[in-house]
Amino acid sequence: MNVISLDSIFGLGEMKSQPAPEASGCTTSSCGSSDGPSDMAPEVWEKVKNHPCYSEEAHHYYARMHVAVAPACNIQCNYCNRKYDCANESRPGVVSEKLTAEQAVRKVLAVAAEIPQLSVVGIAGPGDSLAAGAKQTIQTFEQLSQLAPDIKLCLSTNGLALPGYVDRLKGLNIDHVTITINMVDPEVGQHIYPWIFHDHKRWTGIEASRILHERQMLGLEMLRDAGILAKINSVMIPGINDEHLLDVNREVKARGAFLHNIMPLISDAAHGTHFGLTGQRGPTAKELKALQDKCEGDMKLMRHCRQCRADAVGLLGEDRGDEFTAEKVMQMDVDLDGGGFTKRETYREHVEAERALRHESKAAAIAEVAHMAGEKPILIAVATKGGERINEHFGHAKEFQIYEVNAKGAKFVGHRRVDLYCEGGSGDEDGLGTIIQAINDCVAVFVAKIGGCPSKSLEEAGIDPVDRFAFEYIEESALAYYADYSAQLSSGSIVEKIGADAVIRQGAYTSKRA
Ligand code: CLF
Ligand code: SF4
Repeated sequence: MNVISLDSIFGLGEMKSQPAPEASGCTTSSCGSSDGPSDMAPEVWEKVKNHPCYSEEAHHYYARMHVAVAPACNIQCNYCNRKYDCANESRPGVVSEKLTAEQAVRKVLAVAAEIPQLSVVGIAGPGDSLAAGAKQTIQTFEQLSQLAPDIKLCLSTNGLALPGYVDRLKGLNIDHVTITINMVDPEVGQHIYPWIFHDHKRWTGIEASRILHERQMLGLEMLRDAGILAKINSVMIPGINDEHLLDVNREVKARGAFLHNIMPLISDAAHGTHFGLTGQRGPTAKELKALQDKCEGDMKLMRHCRQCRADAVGLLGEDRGDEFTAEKVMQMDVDLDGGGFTKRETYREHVEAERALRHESKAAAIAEVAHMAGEKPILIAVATKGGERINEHFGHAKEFQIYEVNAKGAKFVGHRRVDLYCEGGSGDEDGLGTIIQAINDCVAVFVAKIGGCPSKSLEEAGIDPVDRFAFEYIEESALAYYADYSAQLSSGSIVEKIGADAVIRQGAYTSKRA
C-alpha cells in the first residue's frame, strides 16, 4: 500500500515522492505551511491538521478508530436500528462487539502499536456516547489521555446530554466534538424523532423535538465558549429535512460550529429502521452535492465522511477492525505504556514533509490551467488507497473518490462506494453495471491499472478510463487531464458529457470480515 510507503519510512525501501516543482507561494485554501491555511488561526490548524475527519487533506494520510463502549441511547431516530448487526456492513450504529472501558483501552494501545497512521480515537456509539451517565466513555478517555497522550480524543453525540458534560470534556483535553443536528424546527423534528428520554421521563411528539433542539443549541454554544471545535453531522432525508438543512447550516454557523457534514440517509427495509420499512429514500448524488454546494459559504463543509461503523479501525473508507477483535487483542502482547509512539512520530514527520511538497506542486499545477477560467468544471472518479495518489486497480477499488476540477483547482467533493469488480481474479460483469451507475456523472475514471473489458464498457457509457497517471498525485493529474480535455472540447474532437446523475450506494459492504 502506498499511502506514503510505511516500508520506506521504516527502512525497507525508498519513499516515493514527486520532486517539488518550482513554485512561488501557495494559492490553495488548504495551504499547509506550518502555520496552516490563511483562513484558519494557527492554533485551530494545529488541532485539525492530523484529524482525518476535520481535515480533508489529513484523511488521505491519517487513520481513526472507534471504540464501541456506549451501547445505550437516550433518543430514537427514525433511521436507526442498533439491533441489526452485520459484520460486513459499514454504517453508523453497526458494531460487531461492545467493549468495556478496560477492553477499549487495551484495543487502542494494540492498534496504536500496529498502525502508525492512527491519530484519533473516537467514541461514536453504537448508542450515544453521553447517554446512561457516560461512565464508560469518560473512563476510556481518562485512561487514554494518560497512556497515549499523542492521540487525539473525539466524541460524537446527539447532543441531548451534552450540556451536562462540556466541562468534563474540556478537563479531559478533548478538542473535537460532533453533534448530529437534523433540524432546528421541532415541526420538522417530529418526523425524525419519535421519542427522547430526558429528565427521568420519556417525551414524544413535538415536545420531544423542542427539548432536543434546545439542548443541542445550548451544547453547541457551550462548546464554542469552551474552545472545543464542534462538527455538525446532518442526515439528508429527502422530503423531510432536505431544504430545511439550509436553516440548520445557518443556525449552527451562527453558534460557532467549525464544520458541517451533510450525509445521505442510509435506508433499507432489511435494516428494520422506520425509514427503511416505510420506503423513505435517500438522496441521489446530484441532490446531495447541490445541497452541499448551497451550504458551502464561509463555513467549511465536510464531504469525505464514510458514515463509519461504531467500531471502525483504519483510514476512512477502509476497515481493519477484524484484525483487532477483543479475542485477538487479548492474545496480543500489548505495551500498556502507549507503545508505538516513536513509529507514530516518525510517520507524522514524513507526512509533514510530504504535505509541504504537495502544496508547492499543487500550486504549480493550478498556475498551468489558470488561463482556462470560465470553462465548466468536470467530475473525475479516482481509485486510490490513500496518500493522495492514483494507486488502486480498477478491479480492487471498494470506493471511488470524486474530484471536481476546473481552472481554480481539483477539489474532493465526495466518494462512491462500489462492489469489487474483481473477485478471485476475474471480473464481475453484473458488478460493473453498479460501478458505472455510481460514477455515471464523471467524465473520466483514474486508475492504477484496468483491463480491456471494463475499459470498453466504461467508454460505451461515456466515461474515459485513464491509467496514464498511475501512481501519480491525484490533483496534479486531474488538472493535467482537465487541460487536455478542455483543449479537445475547444477543437471539437470530443463532445461534452452532460446530464447524468449517479447512485449513492446504501449500506455498501466495505470489508470482508471473518
Ligand atoms: Fe470518529 Fe466522528 Fe470523531 Fe471522526 S468519524 S467520532 S469525528 S473520529 Fe468521521 Fe466517520 Fe464521518 Fe464520523 S468519517 S462517521 S465524521
Ligand atoms: Fe441511533 Fe444515534 Fe439516533 Fe441514538 S442518536 S437512535 S444511536 S442514530
